[in-house]
Amino acid sequence: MSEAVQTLEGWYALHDFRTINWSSWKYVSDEERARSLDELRSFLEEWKAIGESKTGSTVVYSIVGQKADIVFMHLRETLEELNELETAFNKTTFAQHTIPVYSYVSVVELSSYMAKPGVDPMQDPEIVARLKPQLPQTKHICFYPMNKRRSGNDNWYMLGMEERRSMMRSHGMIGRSYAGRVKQIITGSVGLDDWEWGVTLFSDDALTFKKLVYEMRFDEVSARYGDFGDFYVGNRLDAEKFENMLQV
Ligand code: 76R
Repeated sequence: MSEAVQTLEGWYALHDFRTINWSSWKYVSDEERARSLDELRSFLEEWKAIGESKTGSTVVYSIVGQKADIVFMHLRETLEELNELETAFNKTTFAQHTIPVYSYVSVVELSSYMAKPGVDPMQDPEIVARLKPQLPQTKHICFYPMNKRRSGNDNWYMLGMEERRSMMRSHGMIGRSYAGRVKQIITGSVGLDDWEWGVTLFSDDALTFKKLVYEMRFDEVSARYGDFGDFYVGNRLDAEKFENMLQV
């Protein structure tokens, strides 16, 4: 059996994708719509306060295309908190005008392929901060789930540690050449959701997603061992933009 790489886990993640039921949203009275918006506003404020108190992080983006209209990405200390917040949100009148279309449950993960030997990573404040990150407020988000292939001769999980490490080094080098332009949050989901990882990328330039993902396609670890799910791409919604979007 090959040696499993050690992983560090941080906050749990919920990516909650919804479409807006525009016909019901338009149909309700102005009073009900105003009440829904008040409720939504107070949720957004609560989520902001959680970020400020560093007990979690939430960002909201609109999604381009028909797969969804919006995504809430939440990071929290426990699965229970994620569950409570989705249930609380589902009870709002605004949520009655949304249709859940996709969700993804995972946990922020750092693997130790690049770790310095003999150093306790949890003593490194930079690593601890990466496990419990404040989500970036970039203009754009890109999310997709992925697996490492287990098929015939291309089975990631049958490779030895050194071979995997050297491929991950090459992966990391490509990634680092995008430093400052894109921020990745890798969340692990083996045993939690249908794919093995969620990849969430943040950038102020959506074209950077295309360039980075394309370049990585030629790198062995993605070219040979990467299997990918659906891609979701979107634009940041602050409270004001969200309300503008909901104007009818
Ligand atoms: O430098 C480091 O300390 C981290 C090196 C690193 C690891 C271990 C790293 C860097 N990644 C790691 C792990 Mn990544 N990453 C992806 C994708 O579309 C594709 O082809 C793949 C999707 C992108 C775009 C991306 C970007 N990475 C992982 C893992 C876990 C694998 C495992 O454990 O087997 C996955 C699934 C994955 C996928 N990667 C980077 C990036 C970028 C931009 C970087 C540099 C970021 C940085 O240095 O902060």
